[in-house]
Amino acid sequence: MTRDLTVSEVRLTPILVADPPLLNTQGVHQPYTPRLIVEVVTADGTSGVGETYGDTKYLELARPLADKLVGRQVSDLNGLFTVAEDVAVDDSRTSDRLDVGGLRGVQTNDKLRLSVLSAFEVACLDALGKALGLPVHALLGGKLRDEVEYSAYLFYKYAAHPEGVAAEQDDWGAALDPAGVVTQARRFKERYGFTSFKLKGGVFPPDEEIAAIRALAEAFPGHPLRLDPNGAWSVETSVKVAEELRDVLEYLEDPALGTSAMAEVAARLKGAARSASDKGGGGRRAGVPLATNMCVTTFDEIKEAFTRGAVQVVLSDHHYWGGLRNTRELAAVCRAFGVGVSMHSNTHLGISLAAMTHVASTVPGLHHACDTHYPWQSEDVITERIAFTGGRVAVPDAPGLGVTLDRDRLAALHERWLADDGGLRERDDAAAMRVADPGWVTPTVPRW
Ligand code: GKR
Ligand code: MG
Repeated sequence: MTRDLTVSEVRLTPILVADPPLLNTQGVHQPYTPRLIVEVVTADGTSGVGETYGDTKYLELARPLADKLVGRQVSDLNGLFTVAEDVAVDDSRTSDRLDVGGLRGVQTNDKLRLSVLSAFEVACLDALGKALGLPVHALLGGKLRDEVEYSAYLFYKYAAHPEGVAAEQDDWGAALDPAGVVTQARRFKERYGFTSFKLKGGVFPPDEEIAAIRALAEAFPGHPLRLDPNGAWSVETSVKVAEELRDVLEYLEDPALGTSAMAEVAARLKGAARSASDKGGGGRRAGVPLATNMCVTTFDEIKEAFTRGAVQVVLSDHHYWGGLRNTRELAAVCRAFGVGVSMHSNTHLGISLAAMTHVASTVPGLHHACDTHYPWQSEDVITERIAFTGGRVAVPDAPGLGVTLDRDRLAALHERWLADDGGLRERDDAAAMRVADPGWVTPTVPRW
C-alpha cells in the first residue's frame, strides 16, 4: 500500500515544565521553564513529535514555519531547511540577548531558526520512521551501539524556590557546598547508576568549586569528572583551576567566554605542560582538555575555534545545531580535526532525550558520556518516562522515536502556560534570582 506522507497539519503546543531551583552563573532556574512541542500529522494519519525551546521568540518563528510545512512531504528534510530561510522574527528582539543559562552569545535569527527547525526535523523523522516501520536511528544510517551513556548533571541547588512563589516541590534537597554536591552525586548514582559526573560551576568562588570537585574525586575515585562555569572565569582563573584539577578532570567546559579566551587558556595549558616535561616532569598530562557548548554553536564558528586549538571537545546540542542530521555533520567535522564530540543539554523532556539517544547511537567515536537535565524534570509529556540503567539509555528500536505522546499531560502543561501571567513564558534565570536576592545583577564580565 502506498502511504500519503504529505503533511496535512502541524500542531504547536507551548508548555511550562516544573524545574527545581538549580543555580548557574546567571542566576537560578525559574519554577517553570517553557518548552515547545511540535506535532506533524500526515495525510494518512501518521504523526510525529519534536521538542525545543519554548520562549516566545521561538514560538514566533515556529508558527510561520508550521504553515509552510503543510502540503510538503514529511521526508523532504533538506527542503524544510530551504523553506525556513524566509522565516524570521524582528531582529531587534534577537540582536544582543545572551541565551539564559547556555550563554550562547548573540542570538541571531539564524540560531533561533535552527533551534526551531530541530523540533520540526525530529517530528518529521518520527513520523517517517513510524510510516516505514523503522526507528529514527535507522533513518540516520543505523545505530553503532545499543545504549548511550549519560553523565549525572550536578547543580548547586537551593532546597526550594523562594517562599510564596508557586512551584512544585522536589526531593533532592539543597546542595551549596562540597558535602551537598557529593550527597547529590550519590543520589544520582543510586537512582540512575551514573558513573560520570558534571558539576555546573560559575556559582561560587573558584576555590569552593575546586573543593567540590576534589570531594567528588575522593568519593568516586577514577570516575570521569567535569566542571562547567559557563564562561564565568578570566583566562588567569581558568588556567589556575585547570592546573589545580589537572589530575582529576576529564575536561573543563567553557571556563572562559568566547573562542579567543578559550584559545588563550588552551595555549597556556599546553605551554605549562611542555615546560613541566622539559624540567623532567615525564608522565605529566598534556593539559586538561577544554570542552564547549558556547563558543562552537554553529558551523561558521568551527574554523576559528579549531584552527586556534581553542577546544578539544565539542558538545553538540541537536536543538541549536538544527537537528539530528546536522549533529552528525558536526561530528564528522570534529572527527576530521581530531576534536572529540559529546552532547550538551538544557532543560528538556523525554521527546528530546529520545532524539538525543537516537542520534548519539549513530555517531562514531563517542568517547564521553552525554549531558542530560532529564532527571531534574519530574514531569513529562510522554506516556512512559525514559529509564536510565547503569547511567545508560537503551536505544529504542520501535518505529520512529519510540515514544508516545501523553495528550492529557500535554494539555495540563499547556494549561499552565496559558494561565501564566507572571513572565514564565520567557526563561529568565536572573529574574528568578532577583526574587531571592533583589540586588542580583547578571554578570556581563568574568566574575572571577
Ligand atoms: O540549565 O543552568 C542550566 C545550564 O547552565 C544550561 O542552561 C547550559 O546551557 O547545561 C548547559 C551548559 O552545559 O552550558
Ligand atoms: Mg556547558
